[in-house]
Amino acid sequence: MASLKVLMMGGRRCGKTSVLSSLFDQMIHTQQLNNILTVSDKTILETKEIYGAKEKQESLSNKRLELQSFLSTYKASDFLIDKGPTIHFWSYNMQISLAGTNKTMNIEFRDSAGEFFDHGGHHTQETLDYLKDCDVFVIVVDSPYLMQNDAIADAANVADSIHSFITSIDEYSEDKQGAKLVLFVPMKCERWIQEGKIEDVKNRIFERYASTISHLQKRDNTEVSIIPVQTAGNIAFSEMRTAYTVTTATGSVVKCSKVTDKIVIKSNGDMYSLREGDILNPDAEAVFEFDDESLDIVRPSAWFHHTNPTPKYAPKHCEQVALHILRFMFNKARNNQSTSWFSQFFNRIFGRITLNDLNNTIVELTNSGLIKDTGDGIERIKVYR
Ligand SMILES: Nc1nc2c(ncn2[C@@H]2O[C@H](COP(=O)(O)OP(=O)(O)OP(=O)(O)O)[C@@H](O)[C@H]2O)c(=O)[nH]1
Ligand SMILES: [Mg+2]
Repeated sequence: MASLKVLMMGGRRCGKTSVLSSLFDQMIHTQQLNNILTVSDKTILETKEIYGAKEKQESLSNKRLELQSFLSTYKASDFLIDKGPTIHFWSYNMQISLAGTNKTMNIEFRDSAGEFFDHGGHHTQETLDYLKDCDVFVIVVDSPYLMQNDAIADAANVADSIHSFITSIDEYSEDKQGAKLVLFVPMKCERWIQEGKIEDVKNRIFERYASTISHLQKRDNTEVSIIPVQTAGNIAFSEMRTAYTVTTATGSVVKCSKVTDKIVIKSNGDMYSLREGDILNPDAEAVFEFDDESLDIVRPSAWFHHTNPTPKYAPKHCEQVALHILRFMFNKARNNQSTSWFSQFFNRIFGRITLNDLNNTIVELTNSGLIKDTGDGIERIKVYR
């Protein structure tokens, strides 16, 4: 069966794969949802040859364990999180069945590596090929960087590249002018939610993506929303600090930041007094690179803290991304019943699920308050009905 295709977009290390892992987790395990939908991860992990080396796709449960490992023991100090980059485009497949029936559909989430959106908007052919049969575009935004000055906010979140990409949809899409859904998903929002300042994050999205949003406002058949999410829960952003590495006499290299000239805080939060022979260097990896090297920007590192003495993995609102996609696809199908798009795609994507089934599902999700359009910074900027 074919699937509904969603492109995950965003800068390097901004959290695309983690958002997906928490999205799957919440769709699978949210009890209230289970009365209406049964969701499972049907991804077949692939191996691809990249630059002569075999790369294996990471499972989403592995990605979740990575994040959970930062929640297993309480730290009183700040710490750094940076692990496991994505190397390629990989697909993650979500199977959704209507509870109590064997009617199923699939959503394919295409997860890119942040590198694919580098180069100031000169997209690789490969990225454009992935775009052409997608109806949904999820722009994952790293909120701690979004809330820094404009240069850093845009560099971390490749805002220019995303803009040029979104404005190319009608050039490259197979369903030109067809209905599209664009979701802005600021993540790592714990701090702003807890401080009651999530509106600041939303306003900053309106500011830094003004041209992109304005383009989408003018496009027919388009839905645009902001859905701030918490992928970890209980880990909140503390502050940005200049990134250093310390190389000890034994040769180990650890990311850190300076507390005083003699003391650093290591990435795991431990304080460390510099010894004779230790070398403290600016972190060479901490740079936003541009094609023109003279434009490179030094990237501060984002430090986090536990918000709870017994921290636990508690993602929030990630499932909204999938639910908004489901509702959008229902509207698209209903509005296109007499078009070739419908005859080509509806049965292939939705299998034995009928428009009536989909309608009942969306009504049930809406009536039970499971699809959220307001609260915690969620806003439907432009509605497609
Ligand atoms: N503090 C914090 N860190 C997170 C959160 N979610 C993910 N991370 C960490 O942020 C880093 C980047 O996350 P990824 O999901 O790998 O980001 P990505 O956008 O897929 O990265 P690439 O695919 O390499 O471009 C990882 O070390 C994650 O563990 C979160 O909610 N809070
Ligand atoms: Mg990734």
